[in-house]
Amino acid sequence: MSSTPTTGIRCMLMRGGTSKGAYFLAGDLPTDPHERDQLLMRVMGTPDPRQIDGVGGANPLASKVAVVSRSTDPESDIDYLFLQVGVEAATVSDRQNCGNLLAGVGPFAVERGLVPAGDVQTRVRIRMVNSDSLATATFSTPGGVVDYSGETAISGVPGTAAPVVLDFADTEGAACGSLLPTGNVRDEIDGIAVTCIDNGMPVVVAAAVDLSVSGYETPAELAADPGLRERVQSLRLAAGKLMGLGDVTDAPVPKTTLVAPPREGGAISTRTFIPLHPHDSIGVLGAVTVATAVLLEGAVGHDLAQLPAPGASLSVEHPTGRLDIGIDLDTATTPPRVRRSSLVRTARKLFDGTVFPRTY
Ligand code: NQM
Repeated sequence: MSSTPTTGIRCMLMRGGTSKGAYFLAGDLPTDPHERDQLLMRVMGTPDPRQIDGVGGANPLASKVAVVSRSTDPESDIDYLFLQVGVEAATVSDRQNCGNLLAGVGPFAVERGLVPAGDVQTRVRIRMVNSDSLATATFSTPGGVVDYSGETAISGVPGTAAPVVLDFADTEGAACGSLLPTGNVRDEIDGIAVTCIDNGMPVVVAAAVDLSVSGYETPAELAADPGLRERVQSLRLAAGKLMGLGDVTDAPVPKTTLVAPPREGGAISTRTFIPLHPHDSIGVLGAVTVATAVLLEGAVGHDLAQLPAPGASLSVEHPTGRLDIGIDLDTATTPPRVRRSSLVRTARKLFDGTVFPRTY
């Protein structure tokens, strides 16, 4: 498709994990990326802090888009391009993945007939176009129809739903090219020890106490601290350069995660900024990346953590609960290599129909 339709565009709204977004077939959107992005901002109601004239949810976690198509890569069934649409800022970025929206991609692909459904469950191999890495989603399709209902609860979402099991391979260096893009397990920025790491999401990990907070504040308390926002921005701007991401002033990555000893029976407590907005929980690949950092000897967070027994999943505490990550590390190399990681999310179809972008 090459021009902006005035008759509306086919769109499905889904909750994926702790995020919410608009899912489109690539063929229903303009092929030119600039034209596509302009259209998506008009769909979501960007730029506007309330996104009142669009379907965006006035929060970065609900201003997201998944663009899905059949894959031409023989190793995957589906291509998934994630786009983070700004809320107040007129931006659309493909510089990060979203493991939360990913949870809805397999079900969406079945709903749109891109992949055949199994009689009991369906396994979809998904190429995450943003980083050219692979994820596999397994979910319930009794009788060949996606079943969203179930007994699985995830922190940050009320109620229960059907599980979507996500397995990741080759997420190391997804955006930066290597797991430890500065070449070090630990660096110092503004006199603060940090670990700059990318196992699917570029993240700067720092100890909360080094930024003069406890690391147990609520997101609202963190948001109300303007000095903290400046300190986080200063850290990530410097880290962006060290990580080879260039000037990240307007980029959604790197994220910053402040870590503290666990208090809820998990391995580590976290407070994450996306990139300056305090996250209500923690992103999926953000959590995979922080969990990886915590396992690395010498990394910030390693000494603060209560590490699980080898082979057991690592529970990342966040403001609204915990996210359990399975990580298979090959410790024979330095630094260790991540063989695979996995976790469970849920997703739900919220609305299927036609979205009408604003015309101005
Ligand atoms: O890290 C938030 C989210 C995300 C992204 C963000 C995500 C991930 O909570 O894979 O899921 O980091 O901007 O949806």
